[in-house]
Amino acid sequence: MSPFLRDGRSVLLAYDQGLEHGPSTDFNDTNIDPSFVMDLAEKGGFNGVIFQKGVAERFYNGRVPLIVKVNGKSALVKGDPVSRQVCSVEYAVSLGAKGIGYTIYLGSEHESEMFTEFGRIQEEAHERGLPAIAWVYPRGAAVANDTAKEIVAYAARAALELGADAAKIKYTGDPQSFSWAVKAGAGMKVFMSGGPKAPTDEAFLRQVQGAIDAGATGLAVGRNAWQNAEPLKMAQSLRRVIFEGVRVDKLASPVQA
Ligand code: FBP
Repeated sequence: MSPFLRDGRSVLLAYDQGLEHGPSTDFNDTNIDPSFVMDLAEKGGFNGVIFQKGVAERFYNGRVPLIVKVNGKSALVKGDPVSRQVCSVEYAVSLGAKGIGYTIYLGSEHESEMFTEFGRIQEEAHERGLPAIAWVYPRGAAVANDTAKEIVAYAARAALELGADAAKIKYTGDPQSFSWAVKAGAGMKVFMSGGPKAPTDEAFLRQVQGAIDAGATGLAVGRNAWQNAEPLKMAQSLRRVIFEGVRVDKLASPVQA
């Protein structure tokens, strides 16, 4: 994970929602343009940027370490989710990837397909010296509450057992319960997943602080960064909380949404 770490911590900028959610309410006239997000990744001091291959082909500028998400699905298909490979590890490397991202829907009736595919992709990534980062999102009819302590810890543990170098998991809501997920990862890097835009910047920054307090490596954030009216200010607040250990209470003036 070293290309994506600074002093053992990290803040990554995720921008694959165009495929995962569609160009709907997530986007506005500004952030629909991938150049805007590429620029934000650079100017905001993010430690990595996450694109699908099509956006990477056209918009990646080579100045921030790249993670290519090599599987994906749309929001249009219903039922238990499955996300299959859409980009080879070799092709991701040719685009400049320094890390490989893959989503596993733990608990879906299709989880075994994603386990198998991730297993192969992890080996291909490691053969090339790249980390394999698993987005592990418990989802499907069998999953009642995808942010419950035990289920988020299961996500972290599944990532560890499947050989991920890092897991991107949802926040449980408080540092105590999230620390169980970090423990379940047994030393594997754990990233909190940003989630939908929080009601205020302060509320979001408190979640990030809670994840860091719980032992997370950092954050992989999308909407709470590039939907913000002042994304560079949000990026700065994130850096202060994650790298400098500044408490949210002490941030000069947390920007309100
Ligand atoms: P956000 O910070 O915007 O939530 O992005 C993180 C992410 O994992 C993206 O990489 C992905 O597109 C999205 O969340 C998936 O969201 P969902 O939970 O709706 O599947």
